[in-house]
Amino acid sequence: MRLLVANRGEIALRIFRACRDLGIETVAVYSDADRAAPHVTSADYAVRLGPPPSAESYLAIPRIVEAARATGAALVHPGYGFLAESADFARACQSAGVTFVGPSAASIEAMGSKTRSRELMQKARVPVVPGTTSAARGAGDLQDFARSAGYPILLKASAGGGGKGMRRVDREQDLAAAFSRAAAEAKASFNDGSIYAEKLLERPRHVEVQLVADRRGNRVAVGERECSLQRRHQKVVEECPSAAIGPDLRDRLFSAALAAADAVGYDSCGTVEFLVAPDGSFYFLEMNTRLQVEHPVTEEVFGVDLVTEMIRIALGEKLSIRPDIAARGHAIECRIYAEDPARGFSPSPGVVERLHLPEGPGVRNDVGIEAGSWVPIDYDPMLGKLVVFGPDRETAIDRLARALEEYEVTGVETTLPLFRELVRQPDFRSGRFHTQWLDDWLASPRLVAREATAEETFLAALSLTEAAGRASPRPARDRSRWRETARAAALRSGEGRLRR
Ligand code: MV4
Repeated sequence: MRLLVANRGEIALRIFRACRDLGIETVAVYSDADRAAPHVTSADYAVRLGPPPSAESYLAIPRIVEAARATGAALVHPGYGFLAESADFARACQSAGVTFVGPSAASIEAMGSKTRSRELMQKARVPVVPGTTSAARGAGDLQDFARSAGYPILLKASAGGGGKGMRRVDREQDLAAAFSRAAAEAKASFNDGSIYAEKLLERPRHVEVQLVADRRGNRVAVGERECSLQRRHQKVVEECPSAAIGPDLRDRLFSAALAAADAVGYDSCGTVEFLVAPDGSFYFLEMNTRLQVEHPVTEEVFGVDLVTEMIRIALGEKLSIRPDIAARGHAIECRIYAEDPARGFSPSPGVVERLHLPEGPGVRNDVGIEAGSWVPIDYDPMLGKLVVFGPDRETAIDRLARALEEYEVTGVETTLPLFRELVRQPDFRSGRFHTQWLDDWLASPRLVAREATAEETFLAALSLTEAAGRASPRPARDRSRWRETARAAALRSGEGRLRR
């Protein structure tokens, strides 16, 4: 049997590993920008889709379906992003007689519209944020709701997600202007300017529930994930379990998530996202009908393989996860992006010169690159994920700090320095954060040690080796000790500077 992954990077490699565990041959697809990429060289078969632009490669449904036909792939897995939530793609696979590894096209469609999913959830008695359920024709349609709910309210795009077309409105006199801006942004982003409104929840947390459902009516909630640390609506750090959720709230979240899945007749792996208010009330945000980037933290805590589950479900098999599955320990994921934190997180394409991955107890690396890899500008700049696991959250954080010091990527800038700072923040270590926390912290003036220069790192190495009485600097693996020494020296010399 063969499975084609309609994706690239770390998630393609991740799905290939599940295939190998199941004895399924792998088919990669690639654009010219990825022709030497690890996901291409490691697959049993590889098919060129076209030039780098996504529209001519990873989003080109006819080319991907043709690749499946040409290689005799019986299954197609979309990964996340690209076509993972495209009902058209799911239908195109079905029409070509290829099994789409994911939910039905109908489920994908039902969850695609935010207003329609809210209506479905209200019928299923799943808590939704107080708001309007149909798209507003103009600001006037929202005035009555805003007056009854009270300001602030949040305008959202019916067809959207990820914060695009979202506008906070604090006063009635701002409503008309905010509405036209939100509608214009929604139209530009989703080709659908429909806008609805919700009561704004102040400083909520973003907590999501992992669901796994087979086609025989078995559905299991496999824990929750804390995803509040987001930069401009992009998740940056995820954890399992959430440090803010107690057993009672957890049970209520799981029941609501399972009710949401029942409401749409959901199968495969899906995630129900909730906003959890400081008072412990929670509200349905959206349902993602795909495997999530952050699925590894659930896998580490529950000892499951969510990708093999998806494939087995697609083959009509029964769930192998028991409803009473128990969590053990704590896992944290950092998304490593080829972006430059010192330059407003602008993308940093280029060739990866050196890649040294951390290892040791509780460390997992899901990366889509190797030394020599070309990081193109054409796609999402995520290089991979660092996932750490420990018996408790404190141990996981300590292991994360150790792994981040070991991690080396040169040739492109990355977000690693951000995580090395973040892991030392008291609010992070205490778990006291919410969806706005990271944006606020990044915008605050912070006294941080600039990353040590190569010269400072070398001088620190010399001082360490002389102190240790050794003639020559120790091998590169101690670079992290050099960097830590250099950072401490920079702070001592008062060279820590305010980063704006
Ligand atoms: C909200 C909210 C507060 N109140 N809705 C929707 C899209 C998703 N990416 C974020 N969403 C939110 N919806 C109500 N009624 C808070 C968020 C939210 C958020 C909002 C602004 C900035 C960052 C955020 C990160 C996560 C959640």
